[in-house]
Amino acid sequence: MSIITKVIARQVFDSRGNPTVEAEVFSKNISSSSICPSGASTGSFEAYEKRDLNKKNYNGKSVFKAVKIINTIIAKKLKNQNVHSQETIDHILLKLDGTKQKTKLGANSMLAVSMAVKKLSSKIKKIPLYKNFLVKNKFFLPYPLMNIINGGAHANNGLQVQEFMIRPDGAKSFTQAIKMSFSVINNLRTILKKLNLSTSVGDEGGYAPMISSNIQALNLILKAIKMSGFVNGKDISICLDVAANELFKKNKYSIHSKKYVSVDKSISEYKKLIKKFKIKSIEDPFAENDWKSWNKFMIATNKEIQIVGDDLYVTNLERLKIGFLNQSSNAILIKLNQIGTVTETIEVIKFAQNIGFNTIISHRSGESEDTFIADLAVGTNSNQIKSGSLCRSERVAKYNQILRIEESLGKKAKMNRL
Ligand code: 2PG
Ligand code: MG
Repeated sequence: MSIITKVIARQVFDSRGNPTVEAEVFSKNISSSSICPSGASTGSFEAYEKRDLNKKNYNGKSVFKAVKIINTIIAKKLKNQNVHSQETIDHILLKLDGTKQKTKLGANSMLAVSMAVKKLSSKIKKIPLYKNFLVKNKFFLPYPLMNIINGGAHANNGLQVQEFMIRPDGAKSFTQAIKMSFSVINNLRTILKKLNLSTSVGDEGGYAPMISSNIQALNLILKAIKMSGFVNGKDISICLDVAANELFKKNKYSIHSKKYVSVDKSISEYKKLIKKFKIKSIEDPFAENDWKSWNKFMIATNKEIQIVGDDLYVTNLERLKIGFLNQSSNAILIKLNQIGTVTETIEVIKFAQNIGFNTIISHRSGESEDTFIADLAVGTNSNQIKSGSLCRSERVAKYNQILRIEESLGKKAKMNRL
């Protein structure tokens, strides 16, 4: 048995330059650390992110209170715990917090510790992190969902849809998946340059050209796919994250243009896009409390596409169960910091897979050099990972980690199903 001898925390910075929490957990002279990410388009049911809210300090964004919680309350409770007992440790954290949305300790302090414990456990066992999740001996690699045009809350270009992504469905290996995505991204840059559109990037590394229509963005991507010699909808698929919470007012949505229209009209517009651009996956097509419209959309699309709940489920088992009963979607986005511990995250993944949902492990728009989610995706048999474009090191770091895993698996490395 290896016991935790010390837990410390510090304030570090995320990819937007905002303060965030890093925790470091020790067992004698061995330690592992982990950094909590942070979202911009957050669901209101997400676990609470503790910030100091003192306007004079980092515009209220500092996390010194969360750091102090780790250095005092959490450190004291976790001392002498078995580092391999992830569930016990997470339950200690949950009990210590005792609130529904983790407002006492803050999910940012809890998660940084929870992930660091998992990493330390694999370090001490001398096994790679991805082998320290579920007990299994076969590993599959996830398909990347690369966000190549940024809009919504992740850019300032006026695009309604937050993320325009590509998924290299035709790839037979992760290396090939990256190569195919590379080609489309490079051709997209050439196209943007030719049109005198900006090639600067948004929070998730995708281009953020000053265009304001979804159709225009989709046409640019279509052109880039063709220019790369791929068939849209076969080799490469276009996928969207609408983040519709941000486009919802009085039962109407402004998804397809700045004008707010009814759910029925929004669905018929979606159907046109799906058909024209062979869209294969849509995340958060409707708002987080609008269960009815999700189900309407599921029926209207007749299982032909992947419908992903992100703000809808916030990686929360109770909400996932509601979605299952209401037939709201057929996939779930998994974000550790929406729920706050590794154990709860795994529970949600297992449940989702048992009910036949696709599980997509996701980054946040505010990320760090931490590559935990890459190992989580492989280790939990999740069939997709969403980690931004092939640009900005905090995004690419996750893809690079999966390349390393692929290399270490050697001939046994296989892509997951879609
Ligand atoms: C999303 C995420 C990640 P954020 O909506 O899926 O892409 O964005 O972290 O801002 O919530
Ligand atoms: Mg989302």
